[in-house]
Amino acid sequence: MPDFSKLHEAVLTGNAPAAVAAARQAMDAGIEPVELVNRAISPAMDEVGRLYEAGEYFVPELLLAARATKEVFQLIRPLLTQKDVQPAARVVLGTVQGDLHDIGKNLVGAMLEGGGFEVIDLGVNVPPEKFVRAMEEKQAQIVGLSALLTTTMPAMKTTLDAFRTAGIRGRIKVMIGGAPITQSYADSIGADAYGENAAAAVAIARKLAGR
Ligand code: B1M
Repeated sequence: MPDFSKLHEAVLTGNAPAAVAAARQAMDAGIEPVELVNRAISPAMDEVGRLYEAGEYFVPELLLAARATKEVFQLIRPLLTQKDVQPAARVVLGTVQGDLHDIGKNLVGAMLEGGGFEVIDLGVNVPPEKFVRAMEEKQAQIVGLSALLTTTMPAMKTTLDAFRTAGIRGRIKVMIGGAPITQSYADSIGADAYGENAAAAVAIARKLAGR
């Protein structure tokens, strides 16, 4: 039974060097990078969120945990991406305007890359017109919108409206996700799909891409 506890603990305590060392050690022992995301990083970040909400963690702890996650991603990202394989589809991904949360979005991006998608990550606080431009320039088939704040959820609808105005809504598929998002919200704004978590996002993107 592979041991994910060292990496889990290192992310939870925001110890980036220990997290990178634990990830390296696990991969040397033959553990797949995607397993590290599913079994250690994702659960650790969920726990970080829970501790913050419980008042046991504060902003500095959050940022340290996020940095540990980012550094591990730098190590495993090239290994998650399948080389010499035709991408399943091209996905433009971003956190909507007004929203700076990117931990979940980065997990989704890493998992999509691991699932064989080409991911163009626009980052955080992305205005609707930037999404439109990227979809046009990159000729992407799928766009993924992330939001973590109830106050930025409406920016998802604004972004969908911008796709309609630009005349590209018909040729693209829109997937949305983030802690406050629900299937009924996705339905209400006319998104094509709602992804509850990073693993679900990959399965949904495959469906949207017709695979
Ligand atoms: Co903020 N924050 N935050 N925060 N923060 C929340 C979201 C909050 C719920 C905390 C709380 O008060 N209980 C609350 C929102 C309340 C609300 O809207 N109802 C909140 C608030 C209020 C704020 C500020 C306004 C605080 C302030 O300044 N007063 C501020 C806003 C800044 C802004 O965005 N404009 C703020 C700032 C921050 C930090 C910068 C400190 C930091 C973000 C660091 C970063 O992202 N680089 C932060 C964090 C870390 C959180 C919590 C604690 C954790 C979020 C997280 O990373 N979770 C969060 C509380 C919580 O969620 N427990 C909170 C782990 C991550 C793996 O999960 O992002 O849900 P998540 O992603 C999941 C799924 O949602 C899904 O898959 C992911 C992996 O399974 N998913 C998708 C996400 N995107 C998807 C897209 C898809 C599909 C699935 O398809 C495209």
